[in-house]
Amino acid sequence: MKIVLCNPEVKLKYSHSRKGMYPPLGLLSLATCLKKTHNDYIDVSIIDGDTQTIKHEMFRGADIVGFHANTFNYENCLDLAREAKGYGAKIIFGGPHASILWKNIMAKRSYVDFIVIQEGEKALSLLVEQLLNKGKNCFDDIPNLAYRKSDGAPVKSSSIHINTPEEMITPSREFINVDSYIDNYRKIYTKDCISFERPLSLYSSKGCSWRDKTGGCVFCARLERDVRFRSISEIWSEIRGLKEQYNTDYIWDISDDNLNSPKWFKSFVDQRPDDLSDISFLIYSRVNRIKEDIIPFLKKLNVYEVYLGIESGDDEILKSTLKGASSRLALNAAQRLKDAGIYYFPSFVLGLPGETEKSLSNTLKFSENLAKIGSIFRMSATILMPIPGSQVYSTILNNPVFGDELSEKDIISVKDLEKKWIENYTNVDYATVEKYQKLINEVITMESNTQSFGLKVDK
Ligand code: B12
Ligand code: SF4
Repeated sequence: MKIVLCNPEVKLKYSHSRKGMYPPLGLLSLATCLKKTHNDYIDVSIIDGDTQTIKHEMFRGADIVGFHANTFNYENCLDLAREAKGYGAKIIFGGPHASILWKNIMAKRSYVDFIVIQEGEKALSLLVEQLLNKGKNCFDDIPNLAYRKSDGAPVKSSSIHINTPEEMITPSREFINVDSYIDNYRKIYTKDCISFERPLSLYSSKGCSWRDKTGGCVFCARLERDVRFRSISEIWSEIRGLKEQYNTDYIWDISDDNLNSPKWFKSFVDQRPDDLSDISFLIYSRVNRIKEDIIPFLKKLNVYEVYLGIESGDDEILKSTLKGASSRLALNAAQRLKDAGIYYFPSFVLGLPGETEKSLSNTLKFSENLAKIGSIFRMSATILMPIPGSQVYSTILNNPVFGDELSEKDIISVKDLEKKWIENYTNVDYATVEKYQKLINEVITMESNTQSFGLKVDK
């Protein structure tokens, strides 16, 4: 059985600063799992539209084509799925967009045969088993699966399986050309820029403890529930493999919050094998986790840069965002990282619930204060995107004027929702939000750092 897993590129005009720089870990994990469970019966490959041009002939001869669907590449997924269906393949969608909007997709797109909701390893493996077992298809017992009954009605299996730590396997990179990702990275970042040449990514955990505890920040569209950590020794073995096979010197741990559990993080650092002490890291953290006692561990791990989701410089707005942080905590975190010689990457979200011109101005001032602290070579402000899966999307769905129409859609114009959100749930207009976005993004520009960091900037 020939199985193709595909990540279609985003064709919409959205900035995508790391396009094609990091391999698709989800598809790699699915392919690795399929090979483990059905190796003798399948031939599985990955096509990544972020590093290669997808031509419909690539689907010729495939029995199954699986698409990774996010809200931004979804229309491209549909176009490619129609082509693949034309060659006779069974079509499976997975990923965040399909996980949330499975019902609408099944209702509108007859050529989508199955949708895998959330983590896909177990469901895909069981589905392939059923499809190999031609004629006796029985999908009722497969968790996380949406499919059609014999009368054509879409249904979803009653259980959602969440991978256990043992099931969070090391994704093999054998299915892709790793160098093509590294080359894309190096087209933007030179060696003088951040001293690293061969970055790769992995995930050490899934989920966010803040989201588990409170429902999370209102704009967050990340779906994993329950914080789970992979085995520390397995992660270090994965890193050794990446170093030996691909010569990696820099790891981006894509987990939602690398300091979900400071205790786990400290054990992870303490268990680092000596031969991997030259590997550096890029990690995510909430600002309240950057406490004095964690700094020596960040240093020991060679954490080069920390992504800090600051979101706003206005404390009232941070409250309405359910961020669980304050501007003081953010400043403390920035200062501690600076004192330790660690870079941080502050990101802001503008147009948060109840935003005013005053609160935007507070955020601008806050970003300027961070710039004075220093230890930053990039900063980003984005306008709140009501992406399916987020609390703000649910708020819009409940809107008496446009909620009903939206609730039936599978193609979502995020730009349109951004505007609707700003108009109805903040106290500023879109143009003002855009003005502040521009101002904040100009506080630290790639250009202003070209000399000191050697960034290659396309003018
Ligand atoms: C790393 C990352 C990236 C990296 C690498 C992306 C890549 N090619 O894998 C980069 C920086 C390139 C990137 C880019 C983008 N990203 Co991104 N990214 C992530 C992040 C942080 C982790 C994803 C990950 O690797 N997870 C670990 C792996 C193991 O799990 P997974 O990918 O979720 O896959 C599992 C399931 O989803 C499912 N599954 C996924 N695909 C499929 C397909 C099939 C057939 C099946 C059966 C199952 C299945 O099974 C997998 C295994 O369990 C997530 C946040 C998050 N926590 O999910 C955001 C996230 C996925 N990204 C997001 C977005 C919006 C984007 C961009 C559109 C941003 C932009 N402005 O352009 C682009 C899109 C790129 C593209 N071509 O699709 C959103 C998606 C939300 C949505 N509803 O669309 C997320 C959720 C973050 C957020 N803002 O909330 N991203
Ligand atoms: S935005 Fe970050 S901190 Fe907030 S709920 Fe999502 S993952 Fe957690």
